[in-house]
Amino acid sequence: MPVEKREWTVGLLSAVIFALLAVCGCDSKSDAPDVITVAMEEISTFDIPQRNHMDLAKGVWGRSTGEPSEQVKRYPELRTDKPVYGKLPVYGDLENVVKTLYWVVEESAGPGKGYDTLYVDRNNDLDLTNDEPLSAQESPPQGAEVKEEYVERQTWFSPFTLEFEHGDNGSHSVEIMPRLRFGEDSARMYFVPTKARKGRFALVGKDFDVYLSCDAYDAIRGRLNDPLCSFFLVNDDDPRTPATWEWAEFLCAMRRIGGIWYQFSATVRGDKVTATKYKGDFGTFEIGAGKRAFKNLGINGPLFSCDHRAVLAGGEVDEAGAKDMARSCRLPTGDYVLAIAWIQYGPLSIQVSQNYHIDGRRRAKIHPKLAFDQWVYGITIRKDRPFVLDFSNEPEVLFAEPTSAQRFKTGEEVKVMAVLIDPVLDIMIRRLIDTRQKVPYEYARRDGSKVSGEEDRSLDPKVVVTRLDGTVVAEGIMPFG
Ligand SMILES: [Ca+2]
Repeated sequence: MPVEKREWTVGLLSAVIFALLAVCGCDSKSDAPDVITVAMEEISTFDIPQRNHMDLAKGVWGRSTGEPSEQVKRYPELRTDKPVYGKLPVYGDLENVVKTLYWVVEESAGPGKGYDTLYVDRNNDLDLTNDEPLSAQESPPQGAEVKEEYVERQTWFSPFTLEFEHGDNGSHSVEIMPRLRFGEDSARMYFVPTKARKGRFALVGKDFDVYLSCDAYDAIRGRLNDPLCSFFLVNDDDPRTPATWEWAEFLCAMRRIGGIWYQFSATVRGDKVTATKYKGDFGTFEIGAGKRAFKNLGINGPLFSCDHRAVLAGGEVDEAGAKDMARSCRLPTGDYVLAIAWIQYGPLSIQVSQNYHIDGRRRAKIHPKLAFDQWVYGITIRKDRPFVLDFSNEPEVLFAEPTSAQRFKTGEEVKVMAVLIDPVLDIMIRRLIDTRQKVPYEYARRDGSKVSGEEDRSLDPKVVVTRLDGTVVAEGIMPFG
């Protein structure tokens, strides 16, 4: 072989290897590739092992509206004396409802004869008389029966299909099976997407089954690339998986696996899921004593970023969660709000969460996860300096009820609800416990038996309502959100 040709061949091989490296995105510092995409097969929700499906087989709660909705133009004539009315939002993207499926369930044979007919406004014209009614199934489909505490009986209705158009990305359909659940004197309707997607990842030497569904706690999501779609990672060898921290069950959660943070994304129809290694900057988040002489400090809880990522702060964070509290931890840089967390603050044990009240109006709560632009992302994690949460901001008492401008008639009963907040970080103190003091407790179980023991003393603040002359009108323990 002429020398020139051998050199050329070696050069070509090098180029090919270089190109392969570029495609794999291999990092010289780690064997783990930067980007891994897997195909997701469609499976029945009811075939997912109980441990793995989390709440997928329970479905999405179609919230009861109590009364007929004012938005609905026409309901069918009903024979029951106790119809159950409700609605189910369907999202087209992260924050926009594309349709609201109003529904009503009734007893077609008359009062007390059993709920057997469900009307759902599937064509979304606010008229429930022009949609084929759905009838109760005689027995639940294989695997559909969900064991839930306090549930006395359940009824499954025949499924219906929702179609979603995605422009250039084509379309897909979602089959939904309604489930009516009775317990504790109330009936609740759930809507179960009957199909989910399943795939398998090998990440940092571990195998994970992953599940993706358009079920999103309180809504159906029309696009499976929506950050709020349900998404779980299950490692069969680790019973701590799937993780259960707040937000861990959503596609938007970043997962720390083998010390590497991964972000997950899906295609609109959910046929592919990609894991991308986070290669951005990290900063330090820590709990500080401020001017207090506290030494035992730590946090365990998730944060949510303004660009819709959830991360977990805590000690020894891995794919299953945090094994412990941490005084400080390294997190991807960004602007965050604390979703919910327990903080050890010297002798105090404090639970904090995002503040979802604003002057008497319950605003975007963690659930439903809406209106992210209303949240205050006061925890700024930067590369060059640590962010220290040390409770040095002046706390405030916020009256969640009544509103500042609310007016009342003489003699009217007024509900007062106050919460303790840190207005700078927009978090509220939910629990405040002094671990140095023990107090006895006693409560009755549902069967009437008593349970008693000792527990740490709660430092719940008391709210006292007085007249201008100081006469006490009412007092009570702060509800703490
Ligand atoms: Ca209709």
